[in-house]
Amino acid sequence: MKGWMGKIKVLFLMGLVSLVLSACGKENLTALDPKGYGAEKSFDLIILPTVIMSFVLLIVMVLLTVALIKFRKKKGREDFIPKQVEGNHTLETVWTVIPILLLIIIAVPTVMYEFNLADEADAADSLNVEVTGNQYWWHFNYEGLDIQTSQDVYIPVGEKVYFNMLSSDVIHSFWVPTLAGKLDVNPENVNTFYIEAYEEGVYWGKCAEFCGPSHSLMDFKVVVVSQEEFDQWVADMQNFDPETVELDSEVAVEGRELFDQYNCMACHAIGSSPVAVGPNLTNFADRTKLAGVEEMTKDKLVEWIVNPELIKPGNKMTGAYPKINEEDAAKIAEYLMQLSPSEITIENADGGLK
Ligand code: HEC
Ligand SMILES: [Cu+2]
Repeated sequence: MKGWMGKIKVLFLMGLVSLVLSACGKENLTALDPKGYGAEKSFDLIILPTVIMSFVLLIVMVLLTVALIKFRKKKGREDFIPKQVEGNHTLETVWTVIPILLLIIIAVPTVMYEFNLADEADAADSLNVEVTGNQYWWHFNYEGLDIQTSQDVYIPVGEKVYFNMLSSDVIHSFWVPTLAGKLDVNPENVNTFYIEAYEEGVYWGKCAEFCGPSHSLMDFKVVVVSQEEFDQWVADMQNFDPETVELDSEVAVEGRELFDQYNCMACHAIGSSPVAVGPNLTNFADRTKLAGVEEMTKDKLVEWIVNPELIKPGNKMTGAYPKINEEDAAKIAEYLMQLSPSEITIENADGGLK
């Protein structure tokens, strides 16, 4: 009795835990509530075989149950041997043809969508974003617009946006579950797909290919805004001039000088320079996450600048600049927190942080 109670308790606890955990998954990081063309088609391709297979399971289970009940050994007929049907042509044909038909029903839409999603026919007339996967951050270059950004990529709602992906090091995989399927990001050949988002909002992206110790921290966001907001954002980013940023405090001005002195410039561009050894920091203060994953506060930023290894093990910034104390790091942080060229931010966009 006691053993049973224990098992029931464990089951109950497990149920409770899974209920609680399922509720705290990040919003817009699910493939089961699609908000874009690619994700919608992928979802359809999950549902179709699930329905077919459930139907098959149901029929097999019913037949099995009938057979179990009807043909069990009965009293007084222990010696009875039922009619033997091995090699029955009709049966063999039926259970060969039915799976073939089912597989065809699944294969046709799968192959159709496969080609459809890889279609690049209107790439030339669409917005193209060159994506570079790096251990452990993402870089985005808006082709022809002279805009470089990292971590967050802004796109207009309802438009096909082509992502042309290449890796600067190992293989990564670009995945925004709520908007599109995933695509490998290789060091040698450009892989392309498009995202067509149906709704404004902020969509979480993940690297879906194990790429090193901080692989699970290689997050990014797709910020989907209205066309007007996007145009505004583009104009703001283009008009941004790092030389003329108005800094509101003496500390920030000092921070800007220190940013130079500590050689941060060698890897981080501010403005449209294509230098991208590290993330482009033009709109750094507009991001909601530091380095893609950490809370965006001044304290965390200071912690990052002093020792990024604590936040992202194995990252490529650690040890690549002169040792810096907290005091100087705080001044640089003050400066970086003022890099906000656009009013169109995740918080301010119509879709809000969803
Ligand atoms: C060797 C090149 C290099 C140097 C020098 C360098 N960084 Fe970095 N930095 C990186 C890389 C690479 C990342 C991305 C790390 C990651 O997320 O894996 C990064 C990330 C950052 C981030 C987070 C960016 C974001 O988009 O959230 C900040 C802030 C930053 N660095 C500030 C600095 C400062 C300040 C200095 C100078 C004291 C500096 N970096 C020097 C390469 C460098
Ligand atoms: Cu990766």
